[in-house]
Amino acid sequence: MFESLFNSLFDSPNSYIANNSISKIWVTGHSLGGAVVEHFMENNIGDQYSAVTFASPQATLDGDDTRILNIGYENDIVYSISGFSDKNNSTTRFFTAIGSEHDVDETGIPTGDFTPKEHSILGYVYSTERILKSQFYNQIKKDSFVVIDQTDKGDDIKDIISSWFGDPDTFILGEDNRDDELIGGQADDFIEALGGNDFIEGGQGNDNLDGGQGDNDVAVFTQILDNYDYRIINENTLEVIHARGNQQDGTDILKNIENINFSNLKLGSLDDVFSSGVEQDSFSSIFGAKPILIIPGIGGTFAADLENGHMDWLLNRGVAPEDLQIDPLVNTALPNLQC
Ligand SMILES: [Ca+2]
Ligand SMILES: [Ca+2]
Ligand SMILES: [Ca+2]
Repeated sequence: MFESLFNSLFDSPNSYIANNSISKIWVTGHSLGGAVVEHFMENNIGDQYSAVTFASPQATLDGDDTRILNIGYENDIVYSISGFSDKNNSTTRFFTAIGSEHDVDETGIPTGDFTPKEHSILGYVYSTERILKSQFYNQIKKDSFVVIDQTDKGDDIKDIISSWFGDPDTFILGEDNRDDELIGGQADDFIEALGGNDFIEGGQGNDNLDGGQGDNDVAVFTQILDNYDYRIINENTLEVIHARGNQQDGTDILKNIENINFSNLKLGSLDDVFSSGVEQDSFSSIFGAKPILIIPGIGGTFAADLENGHMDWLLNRGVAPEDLQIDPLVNTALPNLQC
């Protein structure tokens, strides 16, 4: 086997450990380096050794060695090539969504030229740091469904989630200082957008949505404003409850989000909610249409005035067009009556 070529390398840390009374050693590597790490561990039995590999082809196929943690994306062909990525010591549902805007990495090298971009070592460095700094870090486990967002297209993320059997709870970790479009699945998702003006759609389920930095983050809901209640949790956190209608959007927690798009209305600012002094109510109590005075029977037709950019229009209030009657007030209306 090729690893015999590494024997002298393998021996070096062992003699160093023996000569320096070191009680713990961590081994790590990426791709082929990860495979070598697995063989190193296979040849060095003992609790003083622990290993983390990234994008390893899982060379030893030994899922029972829990001194090792194999980290890789299911959509990294090298990591998933063994077909044994559901081993006990391997991540099983980590994904990355890399958009075309990342075809060139930060050093200017085309990411997909030599290896699939999902296999890039820089991508793994990014993902690891991204998970470590997530507010959800303590909740993310080895078998959690995680999508590392590196795309501007929400559909890239949505496609990954919907392609997985059972549509699981998903952690979606957006990019800092970029305007993300982050779309959750049917289950209870944890979506973290960080800096930039982000567009977040939790979808069905009870979702946690955090817009992070940025003054213009938007949460999207599927039905009209009248169907939702709110509850203020603190000065930047709001619970949005899909209380009426089909209720499919569930109860979501919105943090650091400035705007809400309902199907019939875009709330340009949530300041009015937070400053209302009412801790819990329907959105329509604050933003609903104000009552108007309906006066049946008044109608008017105005001719087009194309010179001034006005099309012709019909004004009628209180009656459907087919019920229109001759306005009894027509003879008494002021000629310049406008509504
Ligand atoms: Ca962002
Ligand atoms: Ca969801
Ligand atoms: Ca939801």
